[in-house]
Amino acid sequence: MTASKPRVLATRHFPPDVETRLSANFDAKLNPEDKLYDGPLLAKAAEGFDGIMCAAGDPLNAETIVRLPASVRMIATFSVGYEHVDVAAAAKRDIKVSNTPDVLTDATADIAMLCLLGAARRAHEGTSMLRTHSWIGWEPTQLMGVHVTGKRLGILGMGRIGQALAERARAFRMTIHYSNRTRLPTDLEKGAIFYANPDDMLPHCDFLSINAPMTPTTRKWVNAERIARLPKGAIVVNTARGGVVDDEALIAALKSGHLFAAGIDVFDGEPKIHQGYYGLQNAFLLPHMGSATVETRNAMGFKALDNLEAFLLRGQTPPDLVKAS
Ligand code: 8YV
Repeated sequence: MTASKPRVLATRHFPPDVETRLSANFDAKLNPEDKLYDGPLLAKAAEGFDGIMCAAGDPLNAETIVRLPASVRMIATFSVGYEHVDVAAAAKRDIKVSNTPDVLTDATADIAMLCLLGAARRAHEGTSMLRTHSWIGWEPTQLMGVHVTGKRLGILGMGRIGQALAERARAFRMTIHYSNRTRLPTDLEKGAIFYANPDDMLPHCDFLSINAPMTPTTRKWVNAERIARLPKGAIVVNTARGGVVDDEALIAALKSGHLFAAGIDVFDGEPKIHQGYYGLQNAFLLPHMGSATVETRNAMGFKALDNLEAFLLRGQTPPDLVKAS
């Protein structure tokens, strides 16, 4: 008699190759219709499952984790960010939590550069002009944006993605300023200017890119006061988490002209984003696409599976174990 496979509940519809491996190695319950679980439904659906493969936005808060059945031993999130999983509550229940670092660094840094360029060069207004048939022809003063090459880029959060963005920005001869919990060693800093206090960096940012995770400290960090410290005409880019920005403050600064533009891929409360963004021509908006390439989403799924397999099939510590801070 062959031993039965551990059971894994997939909360979302993951890429086909990922689901194929998930189903081959586990007794998996997939979610082909990609129906969203709320907390109580998720706790109920997890009955009898050993592992949960989830994604950003899933409500794995303390309330849900307390209600999870005793069978659940591991939560593997298909994301690098894990603010949606209450890691401390999971630790109390001895539930392991893993994430998917590294594999989405390049794709997300690419989207940050796209947001930076799209905002600076008025890409939204340009594409809208064409698609609404309102382009009457080239004009010497048409859609003049902000020059990118040689400008100062301030990066809040110089982890893997922040560093990959800096690498790209250096190709545009941008000067890199950054703030991070700890200063990088010289070989990784590569001449970037460090600020122990991120507030001190703000007056030096022609562009400010948010690459820090969502934590109680970073929640609504980009507020009216800090936006006021940015030079007039600065551009804000956010590809990390929407909650790091105070939407009201950002929208007000985009309307007043204190900020020239913003490039945003992530929103507080997404997909129900602040209505104020829709009317802003100087907001270049994307629907949380940072990691959305076939290669990256597969790699994220395989990484989540590497972790589930290590723990549930081989009894090893998941390689990307997340610990409560
Ligand atoms: C993911 C992300 O696509 O990995 C992350 O933290 O923000 C995204 O790029 C998404 O969160 C999938 O769960």
